[in-house]
Amino acid sequence: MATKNLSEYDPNAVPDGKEMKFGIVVSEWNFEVTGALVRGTIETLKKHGVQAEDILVKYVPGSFELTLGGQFFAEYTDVDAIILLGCVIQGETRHFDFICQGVTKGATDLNIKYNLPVIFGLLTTENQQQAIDRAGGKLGNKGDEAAVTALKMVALQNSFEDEIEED
Ligand code: DLZ
Repeated sequence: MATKNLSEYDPNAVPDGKEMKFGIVVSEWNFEVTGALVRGTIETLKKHGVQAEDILVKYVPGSFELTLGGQFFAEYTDVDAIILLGCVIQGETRHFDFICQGVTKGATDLNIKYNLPVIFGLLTTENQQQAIDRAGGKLGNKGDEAAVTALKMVALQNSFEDEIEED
């Protein structure tokens, strides 16, 4: 089965982010990978009109802490969406499963609790090479995908809010 290139998308289908504000939480664990994810995310947001001062970046020690980092953004800032970026690589223990489950549940809960787009930019791979391939390597950059998803979700939420205002 062909694997999707994470940086391929229709630029015409991406909303303008000029008036939007984003919070990005980055895990320091596997920073060779997550550093590339955040660079891709920021570059793509800017490419679609987001102002540099409207991109806030905070770091957490590991992917397990992404959920709370996201909650801090939701509680203490006025961002329109939160992007969680991390990389969990399968090891010899079940730690991988527990972290992946924790972040997946955590991100889902944040979306619902705050009625705010919280984007799941977590790479979950079997080895380091698979992660590098998806962090600016031959399969693109998951950060690009996360940025595009965030822009689309903010625009979607705005469209609902605009409709309510019109009533
Ligand atoms: C402990 C741990 C392990 C084994 N592996 C990863 C990983 O592959 N990716 C990642 O982001 N974090 C890992 N961590 C750290 C946990 O996410 C967390 O920071 C610690 O368990 C402390 O809560």
